[in-house]
Amino acid sequence: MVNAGVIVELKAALDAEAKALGFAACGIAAAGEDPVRAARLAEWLGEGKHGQMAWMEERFHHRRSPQALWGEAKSVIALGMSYAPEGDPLALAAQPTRGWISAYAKGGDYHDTVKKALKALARWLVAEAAKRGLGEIGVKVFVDTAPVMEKPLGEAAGLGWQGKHTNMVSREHGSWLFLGAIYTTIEFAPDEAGEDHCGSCDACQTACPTAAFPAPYRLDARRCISYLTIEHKGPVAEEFRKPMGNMIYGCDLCLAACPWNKFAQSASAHRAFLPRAELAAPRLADLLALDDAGFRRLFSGSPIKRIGRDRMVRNCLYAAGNSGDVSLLAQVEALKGDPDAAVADAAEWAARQLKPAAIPSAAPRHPPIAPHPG
Ligand code: B12
Ligand code: SF4
Ligand code: SF4
Repeated sequence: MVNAGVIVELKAALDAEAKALGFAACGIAAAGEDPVRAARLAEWLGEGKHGQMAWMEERFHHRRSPQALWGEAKSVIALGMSYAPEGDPLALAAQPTRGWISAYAKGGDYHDTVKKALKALARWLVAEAAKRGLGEIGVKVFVDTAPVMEKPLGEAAGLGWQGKHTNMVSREHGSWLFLGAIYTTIEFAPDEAGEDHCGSCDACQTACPTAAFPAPYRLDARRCISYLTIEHKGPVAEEFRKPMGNMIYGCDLCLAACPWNKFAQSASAHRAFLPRAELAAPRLADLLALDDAGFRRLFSGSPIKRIGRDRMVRNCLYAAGNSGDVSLLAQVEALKGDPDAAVADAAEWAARQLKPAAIPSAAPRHPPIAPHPG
């Protein structure tokens, strides 16, 4: 028989250890089925809102609940690591000749940093449980890529709530938390779930340039610039190319609009996520010149490396088309012959956008003033 007091003490120690390892938030959720959550995921997939992300659908049977993935799991330790940006996350919007990379991807790859800290915390938990007489416990760690619903689990564990843009918002850390989870066989008492504090606010919805969530709490990934720049293969539909502006990897518009960000302290951010100088405001001209090797060099250690050179150059061509900078035209023209069909298509489009500015029209802008008859 396990002494309940031991589990309570272990939980308090776990929280302190999580903070020591760089997590800004830690809470506990139950690992059992939540039928509403599973039904909403099924509905979202059924409506095809995941677009080309077939992997979301393929592992639905595991994604629907922690115990569906691992039958022995009793509790979920939900964790948040802050990447609260120091300056204005929207500053790059005013510099159309620069590529705008979203705040979460300007520094080191969160998959690596969060995973390392999760593993350290899980090792600590195994050792601590043994020390406290709980015997051999089981743990599994997850960040992002596993079939785990990190946002609803974060909400269930009291880290915050899923805002109308569907991301998890924290009262202390705003929109800027990476999430991760440890499934464990220890039966901790769950924390109280996060309460929705969106109220009548619709700032995130108003900020979205592609109406990617026409109804609050329901995102259509196929319209989301984050999806279009990171996940979508092939040419992006024409209707989204202008709204993409100079966003070349991810999108922060709905996150940055959230009033709860005023409480987020950049001092809470993990140092690994500080922006790398070369990714803070990269010149489109430099990015358009990237070949495979150059791409790998520039984005080594960054989450961006997984999209590959072709998708990055495709995105930069849309940005070039939106830049109004005719000095990019020669590079854009050269990319019309790129072996990647989506790059070549994006170059054609970008050249069409830039050309009216480049070639002075033969016709005068205003009709000539008629000579005075008298
Ligand atoms: C797929 C995915 C994406 C997709 C789809 C996003 C989405 N909203 O689902 C795309 C590529 C678009 C994407 C974009 C981004 N992502 Co992403 N993504 C994921 C991933 C891998 C799975 C998310 C998922 O399960 N989606 C499925 C949908 C159905 O789930 P859901 O949004 O929770 O849906 C709920 C609501 O719709 C709600 N609901 C449905 N109907 C209704 C009706 C009512 C009335 C109500 C109240 C609720 C409701 O219930 C559903 C179930 O809970 C997670 C990692 C993970 N394993 O969880 C990261 C993750 C969600 N992404 C993350 C980030 C940072 C981003 C971006 C901010 C990156 C960027 N700057 O570009 C953007 C944000 C865009 C946005 N507004 O969501 C973080 C979010 C952290 C946080 N604090 O929430 C995660 C958790 C990664 C991580 N480990 O940190 N992402
Ligand atoms: S990330 Fe950008 S495009 Fe996607 S929902 Fe938010 S504001 Fe809209
Ligand atoms: S911007 Fe407003 S509606 Fe959107 S998540 Fe934040 S509080 Fe909620």
